[in-house]
This record gives sequence, structure tokens and C-alpha cells, in this order.
Amino acid sequence: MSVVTVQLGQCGNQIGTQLFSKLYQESVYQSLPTHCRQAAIDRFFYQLSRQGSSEEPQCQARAVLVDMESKVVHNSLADAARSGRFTFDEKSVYAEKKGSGNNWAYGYLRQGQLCIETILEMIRRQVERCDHLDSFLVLLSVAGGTGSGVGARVTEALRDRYPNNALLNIAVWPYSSGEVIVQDYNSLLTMSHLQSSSDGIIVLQNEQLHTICSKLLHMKKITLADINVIAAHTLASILLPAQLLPESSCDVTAPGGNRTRPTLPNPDTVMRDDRLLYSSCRPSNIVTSVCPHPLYKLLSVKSIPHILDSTLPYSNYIWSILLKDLRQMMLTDSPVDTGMDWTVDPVGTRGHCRLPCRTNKSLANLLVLRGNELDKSDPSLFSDSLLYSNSVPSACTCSVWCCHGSFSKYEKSCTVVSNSQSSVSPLDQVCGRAWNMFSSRAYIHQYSKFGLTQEDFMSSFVAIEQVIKDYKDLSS
Ligand SMILES: Nc1nc2c(ncn2[C@@H]2O[C@H](COP(=O)(O)OP(=O)(O)OP(=O)(O)O)[C@@H](O)[C@H]2O)c(=O)[nH]1
Ligand SMILES: [Mg+2]
Repeated sequence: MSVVTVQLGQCGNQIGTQLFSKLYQESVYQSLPTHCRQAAIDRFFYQLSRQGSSEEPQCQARAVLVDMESKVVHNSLADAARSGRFTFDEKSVYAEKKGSGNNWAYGYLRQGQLCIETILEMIRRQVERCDHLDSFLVLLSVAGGTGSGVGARVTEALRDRYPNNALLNIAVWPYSSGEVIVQDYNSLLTMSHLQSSSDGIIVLQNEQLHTICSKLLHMKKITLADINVIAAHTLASILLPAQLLPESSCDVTAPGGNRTRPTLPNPDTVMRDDRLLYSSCRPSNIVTSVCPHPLYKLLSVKSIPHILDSTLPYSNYIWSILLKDLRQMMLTDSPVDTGMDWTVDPVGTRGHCRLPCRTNKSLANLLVLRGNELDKSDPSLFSDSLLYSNSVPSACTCSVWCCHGSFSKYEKSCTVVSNSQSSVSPLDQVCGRAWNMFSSRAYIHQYSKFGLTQEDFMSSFVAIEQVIKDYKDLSS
């Protein structure tokens, strides 16, 4: 089962290139179980050949690269080739001479209109190379012009052309201080279009990735490349093959009720049939696990640990601490496991505090555990009903996937994909700032000259305000 990735604009291409590098590294060099390794390669790469006796597969990414200026995509082609690990297919590259000038309308209505058929044809060729297509991954930033505008157009076209395949967007959120003056308009317009055409939107906030670099990895001068390493790590942890824990669509337990402790498979007794083993944990299953309701598509991802190489040998981390920290990160919407507010505790087991309103309420969560001693982990911490909204009770679930073998340099690591209120605050801020600009008609002419009307803006505001309200209502 394979995934075709479309990477758009500077951000989409830079993160995409880093992601494929990470996926290759994890599939080929890390300690994935043998039966998982081939599944990982088939999922993301087209295998050209095996190289001599080294057994290192020659792989081409199942990707289409799109940008309206050629520099970034050509850098991506060169970086991949230089890595000696994988390549991009040069026939799957769409590049023009001039970018979309940070203008969603130019990207969506002008550039997108001109290039959509060519891009769809490139995607079709990639799809034909897959034995079985599982899903599409569309990588873009919401703040620029190409990723946001052309990306929204491509997402809609994919929805029409491939209605039966899952469509997952990775939407990179700008720093709130903002490098692009109209980033709030672009973000608003992108998110409103993705909301109606995507199956799930993983929001990666640059600010949060930056915090991981500064607080956990103690970096001083943080570049986009540093941030992309963290983004790729986080995404790979959920996209690489894993196996379903059969008991793990945990029924949410009553507050204080008995929590069932799921049994994790033992590495010595796991099934050897890779196809069966990994067929239920594909990227399309991220959507089925955490997007149980069509109105709720905003996903956040948090992962731990992130430890400096120099301190790794002295770090002794165990499942119980990792899971407890990850749960608190989720509840408090903290990107890091330091400096968290531990008084936020909806279960009330700490006696003095019951503050359900302050917690980040979830609709559904997917926990991915990678590493050793999986049988010693207890993911039931994530299945308490108080973590979940009362308003959509049937949808509230926690699924758990796992994979033996270390991920990255860590013997144990865990990631949670959360459909929760976590993305509401950045969306609310974008909507508020965009509305302030819109009320004073600031920069509107830049959009109307490409055919975007005031009514188009208004329907985006209405759509996003509804999304914000739906998520806020999860607390009621
Ligand atoms: N994480 C991350 N963010 C990036 C990267 N490159 C750009 N961004 C962010 O993306 C936003 C700008 O969007 P770009 O991707 O540069 O724009 P584009 O899609 O190429 O669109 P145009 O240049 O207008 O044609 C800003 O918020 C940047 O912070 C990157 O490599 N990594
Ligand atoms: Mg650009």
C-alpha cells in the first residue's frame, strides 16, 4: 500500500525533502523489524534496483514537486541526489519562473488554474506506479502563495479525481510575528478550502517546532532547516509502518473506572506476514482513527523524546514517564515536556484540582509507540473519558499503534496525533487578525485583481468561524 506525496511551494518542498530523507534513513538504516522495512520502502518509494552487495535499495520518492519558482525544487532534486539515498523523479517536477508573491488568490485562481492539469497528470503517473494506492499526502505552508493557493487547488482536484483515497494535508503554520504581511488572509483562505476538501489536516506550527529546538535541543541560532528536521521526525513517527494493537480502540473508561490494560505483542511471537501485520496502520487509517466526524479535521502532533546527542547516553527514560509526559503535553497543549502545568488534571487524581475547562478536549487520539519493551507500556492513560468531549460521545476513542525497534536514535519514543482543541487558538488568532485587516479593506485589492471577491472572503470567514465554534463546543 503506497502513498503519493505532493509537495508545494518553498516550505512544502523543503519539509518534503527532509521527510523523505528521514523515511529512507529509518527504513533502511534503522532497526525496523525486517518484515516492516520492505513495507516502509514500498509505502513511500519506488524501488529502482538493489545496489550490488550492499543491499542498499536505490529508491525514488513517490512524490510530485510543485513550485512557481524553480530554485527550491531544483535544490530539492540536488539535495536528494547528493544524499546518495534516494532521488526524486525529474519528470514529476512542475516549476515556473516566478512565485505566487505570497498571494493566495494569485496561486489559487491564476497559477493553479494554469497548472492543474499538468500536475494531475504527474500525480496520475505516480499513482500508476503504485501496486495499491493508499492515500495522498499534500505538504504546504498556509502563509505563502504557492503552497497555500496552488496547494488548495491541488487538494480540491485530488478530492474530485480520487474520491475513494484518503487525502491528508500537512499544513505548516507561520510564526505569529509573521514574515508575510498578508499571512492571515492566506492562512484563512487556505484553511477554509482544505476544510471542505481534505480528510485530515495536520497542523504543524513553526513556533512550536522552534520551541523544541530551543528548549530541548538548546540550539541558539535556529534555522528553517533545523525546524524541518523536527517536523520530519514527528511526521515519520506516525507515517512509518506500525501494527495495530487489537484491543487498542480503547473504550473510553468511566472516570475513575477500571482501565483495561491492553496486551502488547511480543516481538518473538508477532506474525511474520508483513502485509497483514501492517495493513491496518496506514496513513489512511490515521484519518479513520482520528477523524470520526466530517466537521472535525484539525489534527496536531506531539512527540517525545527530543534529546541532545551529548546527553542521550545519560538519559534513562521509561514508558510510564514518557506516556505521562506526553499526556500532559496533550492536555496543556505544550510542544515540550518541560515547564508544563501539572495542576491541569481533568481526572482529578491529584486530589486538589478538577479543571476540565482548562484542558485541551479531544475528539479522538492516536498514540504511536516505537521502541523496545513495548509490553511494559500502559497506554490506558489516554483512554480516560475526561480527556474527551462529552458532546460527541460515540466518536471518542483512543487507538494505539506500535512498532518494535528503535525510532531515530531513541530506544523508546511516542507520538500522539490528536483531534482536539489544540489548533483552535492559532486559527482563532488568524481569523481575528484577518478580520481586522478585512474591516479596513487592507490589501484587498491585491486579491480582487485576480478575481477573488469580497463574498469569497466572507464565505471563508464564515466557514472558519464555524470550525472554531465547533471545536470550542467540545468543552461544553
Ligand atoms: N517549517 C518551515 N517553514 C517554512 C519553510 N519555508 C518557508 N516556511 C514558512 O512558509 C511561509 C511562507 O511560505 P512559502 O512556502 O515560502 O511560500 P510559497 O508556497 O513558496 O509561496 P510563494 O513564495 O508566494 O510563491 C512562512 O510562514 C515561512 O515561515 C521551511 O522550509 N520550513
Ligand atoms: Mg516561494
